[in-house]
Amino acid sequence: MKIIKAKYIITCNDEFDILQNMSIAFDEIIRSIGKFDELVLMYPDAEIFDFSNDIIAAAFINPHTHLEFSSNVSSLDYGDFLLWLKSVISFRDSLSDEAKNLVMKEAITNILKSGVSTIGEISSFGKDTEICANSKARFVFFNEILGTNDKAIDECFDKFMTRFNASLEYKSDKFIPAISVHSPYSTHPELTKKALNLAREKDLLVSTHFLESEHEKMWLESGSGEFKSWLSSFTPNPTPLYSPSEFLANFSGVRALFTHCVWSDDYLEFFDKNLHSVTTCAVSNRLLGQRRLNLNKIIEQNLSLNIATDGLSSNISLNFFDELRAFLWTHCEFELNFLAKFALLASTNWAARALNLNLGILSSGRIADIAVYKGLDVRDSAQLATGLILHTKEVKKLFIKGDECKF
Ligand code: MCF
Ligand code: FE
Repeated sequence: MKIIKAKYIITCNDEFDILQNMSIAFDEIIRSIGKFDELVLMYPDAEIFDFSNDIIAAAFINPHTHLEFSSNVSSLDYGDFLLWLKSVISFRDSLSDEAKNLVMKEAITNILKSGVSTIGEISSFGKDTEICANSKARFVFFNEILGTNDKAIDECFDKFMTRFNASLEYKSDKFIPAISVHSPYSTHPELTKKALNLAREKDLLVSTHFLESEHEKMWLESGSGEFKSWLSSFTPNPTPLYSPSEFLANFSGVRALFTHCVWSDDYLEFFDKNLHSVTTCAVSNRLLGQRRLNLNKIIEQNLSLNIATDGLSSNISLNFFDELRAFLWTHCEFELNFLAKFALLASTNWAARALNLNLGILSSGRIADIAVYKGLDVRDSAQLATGLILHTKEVKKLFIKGDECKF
């Protein structure tokens, strides 16, 4: 048993309660929250961690990364989604070859150091399987499926199954195999159906990229725009594989995360409020386009939001605090302290619910994923969320499932 003493405990519960000068007793699970002296009486042999000048909070969840692209610095073109996509298609293989284990390991360490315990990794090639499975972080490991060639459906699905089965070999409570259907412009409906049937059959989480650019929206809605001209260089008279709503209909009954949704205002009403959530990546959206998520619409539709860095393929940093700060700058029409609380809840409580994990809140019975941050001298605890996001770069300590994470 461990007891950790803190100046502030940001519980990340639905009410966003902040406790002052309290302690948490935990092993793999949070057993009790209360006054230090009372907890010591209950657990006299507990190891004590004295952070009585510091802040503790539920560790973050970064639900969307692409570690295999971690070697990118400036190989990819930014400014427009299609420009980026063309560059990714040219450099996808070489970037992933360069992302050696050491590079991915370093990327994971940087994510952990920024207070993240749980990572949703989109695995395009399966080169990241072992490194993620052996990492200290908890992984939801989304094996990616994509391909539009109707002559290669079976071959493509077989290759996906080989990667998926390889990930199953490592399955544990800290390595959760899952599925990523890449996007409606890149994944044949037959593949989507097969993958989502597998998800239903085996109760797997699913992630997808959805309406990230105006090009994608125009293409799916009317088969027009620059996507069409680009695809015409590969196939004569290309037509979209689905409309946006047809694509969404495939996800009924499946717990799924829809990443980006920058152009999805007209389709949010078709999301399942209980099973579907929106993942937003503010930096990635800025680098690949000129529009941000319509956060007002997400709130109006009562949809669950989570926040992710995306990969270094479309970000300059995997530090989660950098992403949180970008989120604050991006949605500047919201009052600052409201948005900071909103961001912390989205990155803990709501993300855990989206991934169906019993964590993301500091309360008894939850898995003990706890981040410790340097204290701040705020005069009013209503300023704490903002202060934490503004002034933090790294954790002082991180516990994942009760174990201290050594970097
Ligand atoms: O999220 C960003 C932007 N949107 C789509 N895909 C990716 C992102 N970062 C990396 N990707 C990968 C994706 O997983 O790029 C490839 C896929 O393997 C693009 S499709 C050839
Ligand atoms: Fe992505």
